[in-house]
Amino acid sequence: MTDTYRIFGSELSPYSVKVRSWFRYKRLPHEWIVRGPANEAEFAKYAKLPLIPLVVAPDGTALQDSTPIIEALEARHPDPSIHPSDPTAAFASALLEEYGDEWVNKPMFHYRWTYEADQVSAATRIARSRFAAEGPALKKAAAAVRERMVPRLGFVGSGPETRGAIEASFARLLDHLNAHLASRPFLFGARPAFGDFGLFAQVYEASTDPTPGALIRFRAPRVLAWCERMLAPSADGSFETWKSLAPTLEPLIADEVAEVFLPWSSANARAIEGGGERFEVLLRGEPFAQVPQKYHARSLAALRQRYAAADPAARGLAERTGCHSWLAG
Ligand SMILES: N[C@@H](CCC(=O)N[C@@H](CS)C(=O)NCC(=O)O)C(=O)O
Repeated sequence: MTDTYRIFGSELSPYSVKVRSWFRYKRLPHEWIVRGPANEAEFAKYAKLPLIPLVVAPDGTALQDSTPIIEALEARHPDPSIHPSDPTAAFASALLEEYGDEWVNKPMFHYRWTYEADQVSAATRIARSRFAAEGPALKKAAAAVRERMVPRLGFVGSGPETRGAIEASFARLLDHLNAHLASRPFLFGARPAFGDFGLFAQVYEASTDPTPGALIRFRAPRVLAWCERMLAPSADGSFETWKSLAPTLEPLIADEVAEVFLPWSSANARAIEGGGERFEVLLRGEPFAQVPQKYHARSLAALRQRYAAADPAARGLAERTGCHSWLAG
């Protein structure tokens, strides 16, 4: 038996890139396998869900879903830790990890599949990596990918009526991050934390697409540098304490997590409970309507459990930023 983990993923999948960065940070032997027809039988043998990333451990056990993957493997390989020892910072890191996975995926997906240049760029890259096609075969495969992905915009709530809310949220995120990263290489100091992995992966994917890529380069160059650093991160010192992080991280949590992500996620969970087919919520005064999604409701429940079990210091942060009422359920 080798000691090498195998990651079935794709360069265009934020959750795959997130898990790969974690492996690189831990310096754990791993093989990156681009999912495609050549390895479909093997993928199907291990995967319970038709989703990437899929991690196959050296002992043959299979793991899916990037947050539980990282949590399970972090327990097995705790050094260097991705969890700040300051309890407030540790909770903020978990909150930003969720915000990245569950909300920032929306602007990423929205930009990628809304505008023509982005659709063509992403569909071509997916087709080339997945089917190793070139020339007319590449064009045909890319057209099929585009046709399959564009109708999925509705699942993330992207459409002409929500474009304003989604793009404004992404711009606010970039501005906050760009200010915060002026005085540190990673979100929580001189080494990457759980929150960096979740958040960077979505922003990194956006940076590879023409429209949001130009926006990031123009508006938030430090965010681009952070994304590049996060592709293969290494520690360059310690985590900071919450005192030095708070001035630029609390405004991000207040504006984006408390006023956008948590109200949306709570409305989604209520709609799932009530069995509605569509829900509408006002996010910073902008209407946002979507088909409810079960997965997000489950992950909000997990976040609320994490909050209930968190160090009391986390409560102060949640109260100051306006997250408390949403997290206390
Ligand atoms: N919550 C999952 C989400 C995984 C996911 O949505 N993966 C996408 C790619 S980013 C996927 O495999 N989609 C199926 C497809 O594109 O065929 C995680 O964190 O791993």
